Amino acid sequence: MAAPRRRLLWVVFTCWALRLRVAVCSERGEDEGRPGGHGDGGSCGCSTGRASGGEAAAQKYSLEANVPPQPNDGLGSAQSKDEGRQMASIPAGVFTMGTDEPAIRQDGEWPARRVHIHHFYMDRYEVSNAEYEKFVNATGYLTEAERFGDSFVFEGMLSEQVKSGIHQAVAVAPWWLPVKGANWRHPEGPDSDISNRMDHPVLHVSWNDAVAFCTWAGKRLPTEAEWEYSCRGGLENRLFPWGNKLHPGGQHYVNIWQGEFPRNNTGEDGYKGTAPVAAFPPNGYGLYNIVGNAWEWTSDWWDVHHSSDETYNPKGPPKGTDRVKKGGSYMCHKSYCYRYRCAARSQNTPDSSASNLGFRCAADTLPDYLK
Ligand SMILES: *[C@@H]1O[C@H](CO)[C@@H](O)[C@H](O)[C@H]1NC(C)=O
Ligand SMILES: *[C@@H]1O[C@H](CO)[C@@H](O)[C@H](O)[C@H]1NC(C)=O
Ligand SMILES: [Ca+2]
Ligand SMILES: [Ca+2]
Repeated sequence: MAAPRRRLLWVVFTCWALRLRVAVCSERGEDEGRPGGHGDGGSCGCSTGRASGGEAAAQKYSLEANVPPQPNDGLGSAQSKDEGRQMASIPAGVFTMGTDEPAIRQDGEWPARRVHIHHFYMDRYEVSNAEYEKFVNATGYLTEAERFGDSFVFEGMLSEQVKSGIHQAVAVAPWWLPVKGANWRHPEGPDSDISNRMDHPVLHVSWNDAVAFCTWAGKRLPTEAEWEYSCRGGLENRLFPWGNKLHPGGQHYVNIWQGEFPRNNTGEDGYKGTAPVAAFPPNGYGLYNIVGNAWEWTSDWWDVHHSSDETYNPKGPPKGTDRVKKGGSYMCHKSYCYRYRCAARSQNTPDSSASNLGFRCAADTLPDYLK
């Protein structure tokens, strides 16, 4: 198979390049949580090229073709909070998108620009394993990782047995490994399962897999502008959804990495891997884990050049090769992936999947079954 090898080489190269950067970053000793602080690094390993898959999936798994999900059916404790409301009403408004003090300049976090956003609805939670299973049960949908037969997993999460079966990538790829049989049901490979984390975010979902789910649920992916506006929760020019300090009052507000990346994951915030989608305090709009935990796909194509002109409901460039993802993940550490900020962004091809990639959906109007 030629395709997996190409993907692997890409990852090896990227990880190697990023490792050099990590060495530079960790010497800087930046202080935490100040606007305009400098970080660096990459997300590494998710941008993998794959033969283009199913834009047709959106049609096939559309609401018209399937029975929509029932409110709160089988979703457990996560959705029973907030009076059973799955989606938050996000008020129309204008906000400052991006920043003039980019922490990761090459990501196109800048310039700061005024952006008007219409009223819309945003999922309060990352889509959970239970919700994704409901979709799969109802439609028979197969994710791209399942169809391609592998996905990328962070090395520190793998059992010795799975690791010993991987002979590629050892020389230079430090932490992302292509694992046969890794997919949303088996996040760390065939000997892992999700039975004790049905309320955690679904992982290993490609952009196409996310679009298929949202379409089935009568929703859509948020644009990057909608995502960032709702991430800021009504605050202006703050780094994080709750303010500028990473640990206000010594409290953890986000599931990221504590300890030295990638060697020592201390799990001080309570989670070495993902957390339940309702863990940690919500932001001002009632959104949980909008940063950290799982990366979240948006509908926009990736581009790093932005006009500083005021815009209304921007939808990103008309075409590109990668899609924008936002918010960082449980693997993010400031020395390497300072992307758990609202202005931060990263990219992946639409058919990429990995053990830290998930999503949530948005909608212009509440689907009937949620009213
Ligand atoms: C999906 O179907 C399986 C097998 O019928 C069932 O055990 C499981 O509870 C279903 N999942 C959800 C979330 O409804
Ligand atoms: C990991 O980091 C913690 C906190 O800095 C330290 O106490 C611990 O000894 C480290 N563990 C390893 C295996 O390096
Ligand atoms: Ca953590
Ligand atoms: Ca998230």
